[in-house]
Amino acid sequence: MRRPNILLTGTPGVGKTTLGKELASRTGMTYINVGDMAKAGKLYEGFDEEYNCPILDEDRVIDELEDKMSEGGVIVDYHGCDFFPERWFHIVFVLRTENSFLYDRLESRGYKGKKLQDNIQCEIFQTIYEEAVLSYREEIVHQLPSNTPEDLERNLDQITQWIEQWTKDNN
Ligand code: DAT
Repeated sequence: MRRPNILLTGTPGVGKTTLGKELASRTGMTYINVGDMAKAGKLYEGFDEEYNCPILDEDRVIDELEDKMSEGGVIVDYHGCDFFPERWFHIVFVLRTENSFLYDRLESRGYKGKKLQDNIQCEIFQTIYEEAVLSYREEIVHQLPSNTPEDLERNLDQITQWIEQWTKDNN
C-alpha cells in the first residue's frame, strides 16, 4: 500500500515533534526527526560560531533518507525545508505559534538571549513559511495554528483524515 510523505516544519518550539510523534502512533507511519538523526549520525560539516551550533551536512542527510522516502509513509520533522528534494513530499505543514506561547516554550527549553530573540523573530517574520512556499508548490503548503492542546487535537484529526483520503485515492 502506497502512503504519502509529510513534512512538518516551522520555527523551533512550535510543536512539530509533539504532532509528528502522535501522528505516527495514530497512523503507523514512520516519524523522522532530522535534528536527532543528524546528531546520532554526526551528519555535520562544521560549526557555526555565531549561533554556537553544528552545521547540518544537508547532502548526507538526503543520502541517508532517500531510500525510506521512496517507500513512502514517512513524517519528516525539521525547522528548515529548502534543501529537501521537492519530489519527496506530498504535503507540507508549517506550524505557527503566537509569540507569547512560543516565548514561554523556548524559555522553558533553556533558550535565552540572542538564541531566544532570533527564534521569536523567525516566527514573527514567518521565515519558515516563506521558505516553504518558495520550495514547494503553493497548493501543497498549509499553515496550522499550534497554540493550544485543542489546536493539536484538531491538527491530528485533519491530517489523519487527509492521509486516509490520499491513501484511498492512490491505491
Ligand atoms: P518543536 O518540535 O517544533 O521544537 P515541540 O513539539 O518540542 O516543538 O514542542 C515544544 C513545547 O511545546 C513542548 O513542551 C510541547 C509544547 N506544545 C507543542 N504543541 C503544543 C500545542 N498545540 N499546545 C500547547 N503546547 C504545545
